[in-house]
Amino acid sequence: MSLKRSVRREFLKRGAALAGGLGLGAAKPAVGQTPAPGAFIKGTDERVAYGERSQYVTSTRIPHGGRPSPDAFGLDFHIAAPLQDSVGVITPSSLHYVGTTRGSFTPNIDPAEHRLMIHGMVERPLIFTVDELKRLPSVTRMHFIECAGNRANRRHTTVQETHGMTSCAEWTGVLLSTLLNEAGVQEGGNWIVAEGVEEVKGASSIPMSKAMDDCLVCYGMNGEAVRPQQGFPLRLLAPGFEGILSVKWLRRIKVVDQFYMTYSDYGHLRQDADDAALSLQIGPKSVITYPSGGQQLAGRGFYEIKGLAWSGGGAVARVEVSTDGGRNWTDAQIRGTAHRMAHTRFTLNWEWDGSESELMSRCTDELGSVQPMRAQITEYWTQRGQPGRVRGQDNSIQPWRVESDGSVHNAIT
Ligand SMILES: Nc1nc2c(c(=O)[nH]1)N[C@H]1C(S)=C(S)[C@@H](COP(=O)(O)O)O[C@H]1N2
Ligand SMILES: [Mo]
Repeated sequence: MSLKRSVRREFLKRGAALAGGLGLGAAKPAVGQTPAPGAFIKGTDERVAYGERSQYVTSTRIPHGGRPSPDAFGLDFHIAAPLQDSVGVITPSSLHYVGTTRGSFTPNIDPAEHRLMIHGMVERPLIFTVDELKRLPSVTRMHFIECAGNRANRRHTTVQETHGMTSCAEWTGVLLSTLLNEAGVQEGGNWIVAEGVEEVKGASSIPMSKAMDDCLVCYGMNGEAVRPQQGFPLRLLAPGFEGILSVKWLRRIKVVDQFYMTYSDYGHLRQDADDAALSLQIGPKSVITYPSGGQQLAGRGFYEIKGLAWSGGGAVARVEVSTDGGRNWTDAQIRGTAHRMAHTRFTLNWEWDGSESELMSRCTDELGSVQPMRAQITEYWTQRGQPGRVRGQDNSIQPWRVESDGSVHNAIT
C-alpha cells in the first residue's frame, strides 16, 4: 500500500493529490459539515464575548504524576499540559502547565494594589506599580518554561505524563536589566532573590549574570494579561533556566551578595560536588508528540511524525528522528522559526510499513549540545553508585514503540 514515489512527490506539491493518493477522505460524503438548525453558537452567548473553544475539543491539563505538594498545605503539586494535542508551538494560556509548589493555591491579586519593589544592594531602592512598569520600554519574546521535575519514567503512558511539565508562550514585559540599571546595582551584588506574594514567598536565588542578561518581568502572555495561575499581574521569566526560577506573583527583588537558601531552592540542595555542578540551565530536549504513547495508528501508510524541541542553550539548530530505535537517524524539518529558548516544531514524513517500529527524536542546539540517550544518563549515575537512576534534569531521548496493530507505547525500559 506504499505510495509510488511520483505520486508522493506530486502530493507534496499539491495537498489535494496527497489526500487522493493516501486514499484518505476520497469517497466520503461531507456528512456533518452543515450544522443542524439551532446548532449555532449565538452572538449574545458568553462563549462569544470571551471566546471559548468548540465543545467538541476537550483536551485538558492533568495533575502531574499524582504527586502531592512538598508541604502540608498543597494539593496537586504540578499540573501537566496536553502536548499530544498541541498544534504549532504556542501553548494556549488555558492549557499552559502549572507549577505551583503550594498546589492549588492561586493568589487573586488586584493589579491596582500590587507593587514590585527592587531593593537590597542597590543605589536607589524602587517601588513600581503595574501601570508604571507598563510605561517602560518593553519586549515581546517566545519562551518555553520547563519544570526541573519534567521527567519520564516507564510507568507513564502518554506524552502529557512524560513531558507535560513544559509549555511555550509569547511573553511581554520589561527586561529585568532595565529595572536593575535604574536602581543601580552595587559592587558585590552578585545574586538576586526574587519573591512572590505567598507566605512561603515562592522565592528563588538567581545569579546576577542571568538577571542582567535576558530575564523578563512579564505582564503579558499570548496577547493578553498573564493568567492568574501563571502569576498575574506580574511574573519573572528566566528563559531556559529551571522553571522554579520564574517567580510568579512577583512582588520583590532583592539584590544580594550570595546564593540564599529559599523555600523554592529546596531542589538545589546537593549532596555532593558532582551533583552541585549540574547547571540551572535546561539541556537540549525534544519529544515526538505524534505518534506518541496511548495513540492508535489507523493502519500502514503515510504519517507526518510531529514533535517539539527546545533548549536552555539557545535556539534549536537541528532535530533528527529515528524510526528504528536509534540505529539510523534522519534530519527532521524545522517548521516555523527556531526562536531562542522556545519550543520549536519539527516534522518528518514517514511511510509506516506496518511492522513494529521504535520512534525517537534527538535535538541539537545552537551551542552544539546534543540530547543524550537515556542509557548514557543512567550509565553516568551507575558509575556514581546510583544504578539505573536519572537524577538532576532529565533531557534524555524518549522512545515510543509502534506495535504492528498500530498501538503506540512508552518504550522506556
Ligand atoms: N511565586 C511562585 N512562583 C513560582 C512557583 C510557585 O510555587 N510560587 N512555582 C515555580 C515552579 S516549580 C515552576 S516549574 C514554574 C511554573 O510556571 P507556570 O506555572 O507558569 O507554568 O513557576 C515557578 N514560579
Ligand atoms: Mo517546578
